[in-house]
Amino acid sequence: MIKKAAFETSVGLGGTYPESGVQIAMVGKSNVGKSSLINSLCNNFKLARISASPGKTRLINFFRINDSFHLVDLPGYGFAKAPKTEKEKWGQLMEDYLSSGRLTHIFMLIDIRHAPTAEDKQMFEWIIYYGVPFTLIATKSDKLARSKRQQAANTAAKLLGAPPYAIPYSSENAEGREEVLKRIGAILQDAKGTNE
Ligand SMILES: Nc1nc2c(ncn2[C@@H]2O[C@H](COP(=O)(O)OP(=O)(O)O)[C@@H](O)[C@H]2O)c(=O)[nH]1
Ligand SMILES: [Mg+2]
Repeated sequence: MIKKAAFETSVGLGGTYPESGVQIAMVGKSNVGKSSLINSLCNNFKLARISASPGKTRLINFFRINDSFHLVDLPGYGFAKAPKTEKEKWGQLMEDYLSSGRLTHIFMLIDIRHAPTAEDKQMFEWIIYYGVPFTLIATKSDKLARSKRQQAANTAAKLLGAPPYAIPYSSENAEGREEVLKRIGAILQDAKGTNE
């Protein structure tokens, strides 16, 4: 259970990541619902800034949870209008953090209503390449009829090239919240086992 959540720090290219503890990061395209997921999990709707205009977050934002682990809001991708230099900086920052060895687990977010984009597929290949354990979360499930949600989530996962399962999630009505909190519990338990 998440009892306490606080903003910790923002880190840009060349910055220093928090050193200790389990770090669980949200990745996905801009506007998919990364910040909303963090807020919804923490039951604090002012915690991570939610932006209606895509591509605003350029930094890695760390949140300290229960004084013990970190939720990490990674900058999104897929904003077509961004200049090339901006995209290169994003890539360098992502690559640096993915290869840092600090990352314990990735929650990769995909929109439950859409097939994954080429950039989503590339992101997923990176995750595999760096060997970071992951969980797929299909966001905005409230936008689909209940009877279609699990199937749509699984199809999106399959199209990504992953095992065909994703957790349907809604930051609007908290569908999927218990399942994601359980995942986090298991990740923390695993990390204990490996003496992290
Ligand atoms: N209906 C619905 N809207 C959502 C959900 N999650 C996020 N949004 C909306 O999608 C937009 C982008 O969300 P945000 O969390 O800022 O996405 P980010 O760019 O990935 O951090 C905002 O307008 C949110 O209110 C959801 O589960 N359901
Ligand atoms: Mg955001």
